[in-house]
Amino acid sequence: YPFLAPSTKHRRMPCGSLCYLRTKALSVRRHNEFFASADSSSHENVLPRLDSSFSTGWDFLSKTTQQSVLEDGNKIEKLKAEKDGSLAWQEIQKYSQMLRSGNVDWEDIPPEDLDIRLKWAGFFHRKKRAPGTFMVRLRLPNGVIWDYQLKALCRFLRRYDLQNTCFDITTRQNLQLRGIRLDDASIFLEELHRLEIGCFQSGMDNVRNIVGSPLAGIDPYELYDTRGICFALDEMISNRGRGKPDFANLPRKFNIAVGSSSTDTVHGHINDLAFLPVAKCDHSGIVLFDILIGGLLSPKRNEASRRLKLWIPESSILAVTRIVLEIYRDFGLRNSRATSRFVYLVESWGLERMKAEIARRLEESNVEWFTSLKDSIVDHSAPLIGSEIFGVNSQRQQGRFFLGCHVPVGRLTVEEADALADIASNYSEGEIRLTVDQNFILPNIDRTKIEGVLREPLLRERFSYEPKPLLKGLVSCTGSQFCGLALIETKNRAMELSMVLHEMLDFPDGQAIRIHWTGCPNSCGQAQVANIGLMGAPAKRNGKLVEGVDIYLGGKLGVNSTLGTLYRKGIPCDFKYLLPVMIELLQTHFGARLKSHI
Ligand code: SRM
Ligand code: SF4
Repeated sequence: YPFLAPSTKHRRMPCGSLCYLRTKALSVRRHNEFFASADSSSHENVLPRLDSSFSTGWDFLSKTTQQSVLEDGNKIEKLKAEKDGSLAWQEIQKYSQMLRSGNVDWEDIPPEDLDIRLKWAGFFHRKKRAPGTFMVRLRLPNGVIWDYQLKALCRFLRRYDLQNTCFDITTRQNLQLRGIRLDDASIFLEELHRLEIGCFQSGMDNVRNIVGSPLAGIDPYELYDTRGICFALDEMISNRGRGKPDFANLPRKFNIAVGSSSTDTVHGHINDLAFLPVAKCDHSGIVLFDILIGGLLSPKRNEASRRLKLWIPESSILAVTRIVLEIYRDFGLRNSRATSRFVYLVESWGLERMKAEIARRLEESNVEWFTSLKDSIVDHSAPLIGSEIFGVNSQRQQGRFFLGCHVPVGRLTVEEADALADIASNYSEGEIRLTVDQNFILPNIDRTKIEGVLREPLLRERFSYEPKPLLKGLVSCTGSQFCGLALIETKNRAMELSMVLHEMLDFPDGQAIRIHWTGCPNSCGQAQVANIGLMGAPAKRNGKLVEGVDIYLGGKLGVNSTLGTLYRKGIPCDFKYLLPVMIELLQTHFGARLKSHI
């Protein structure tokens, strides 16, 4: 495969079922097929691509769980019992056709399908903010997307008024597309299938996008290349995003991340299940992983995950994940939505019982695991990079470089995404890697092409490779522009506040200061992970309720990661009130200095 980058050429993935190399080879073949068929007006039906058994998520629940759900389950559990979400793709086809025939309007569709069930297929009705249109959440394991895929997505979105569409890079290194209508939805699904991009099981009670290191395979300090395992996990859990019922009826959402080194690019500590490499054997090259469980951010509570103190080689990651998901599916609490995340099961059993059960099942399936780390195994100590991935960086491959670029609060217009795909074609062999900080990396740039890529107007003017300190780590959730749960507008405000602060303050060491905005206590913008987190909350001004924020302080990444804690409550978003608080914080805790003219 002459098109393979040197970083992947000779790599054999230990995880077996779907290796990265095969995925890339397939993707390129698909690329050619796709362009060959792209202009044909007939969309032959490539759906369904589900498991041939056609069982549903409900069928995978034990009789005891089914019984207890029917007796004591919450509202969503009852809804799943009526018609399991793993069949939502059929609803998409059905409603799409009905709408195209002109016999029904989207408003006639039962709300439990329109607003809830379709989320199992990745279609989120924006009922409050853009009624009749959908946000579609993809599944991009390890955050990898290719030029031809992005271009084809742009081409699809061009059928709409471009003012109403855009792409958002998410805090799970994923993409969301906006403005899609249900009458086009089945055609869109077929396009996604042709492109080998998944979107099924990206919402509701499913495992979310599998997060891996955006520097996988190119990081000079890396212990482990996460791409193969992220694809293999996605394959096992969601049939590469095309739907797999085994884990489609969990008690609640479930987050998984796989790290590559102590360089914290995955935020493992806030995932329900994370695998972080801790050691590499000098002789065999085998990497051992720490298993972390029970991390979450939610309105009710925020917890960093706990170490299970049980170590596994890379070859056991799939088995451990399957075991943990089966335990969660079969024993997770299903009576209240607020207490059904995995951490509540871990606590109701206790960490020791959970560990013993996982170990028992591993033993039963003859899977390798260790109870202690041996002396002969070398500990790693990579520098902490986190959000410092910007600009031109050397890769582990001689003569190759990656370019880290900043996307203001993760949003791209269709034109920008299209132009980015062209840049990737010209400089990074077509590959784009998304980060959990809502930015991107262009990998594998040849030395001879560096000058050219740095001159690209899109990267000089819009997606800067030299962002200012407050932009380097700026993250924002969707907020009230599109999210019905939002208490405040976030993305525009986040940008505006950062620009104003840059006009007033100097940051002598130029280091990233990670500021995260999140529009409500669900904390999709991961406020507790940030140095400074701003969370939408009610505030009072002159006795009246206004948009405000609670401020979190002290989130740290890396091996000693810590969640930020509440620092101030109810500050009005009006800059008259918010600006002085931020200036004081940045001066006191982050070495900022007022500019001389202020
Ligand atoms: Fe989230 C619900 C957006 C990452 C915790 N999240 C939502 C919904 C679907 C609500 C809705 O229907 O409107 C938001 C869609 C808004 C929209 O139009 O975009 C939404 N969440 C997002 C994204 C797009 C924020 C972003 O701008 O990046 C992220 C999509 C990630 C992805 O690609 O899958 C996103 N959400 C997160 C994270 C961060 C993470 O995963 O690391 C969290 C906290 C971590 C966690 O889950 O432990 C998060 N989202 C929630 C919750 C609270 C969950 C809980 O257990 O209480 C909800 C509400 C719910 O599930 O009931 C929620
Ligand atoms: Fe919506 Fe709240 Fe999540 Fe922001 S944090 S995307 S406002 S649910």
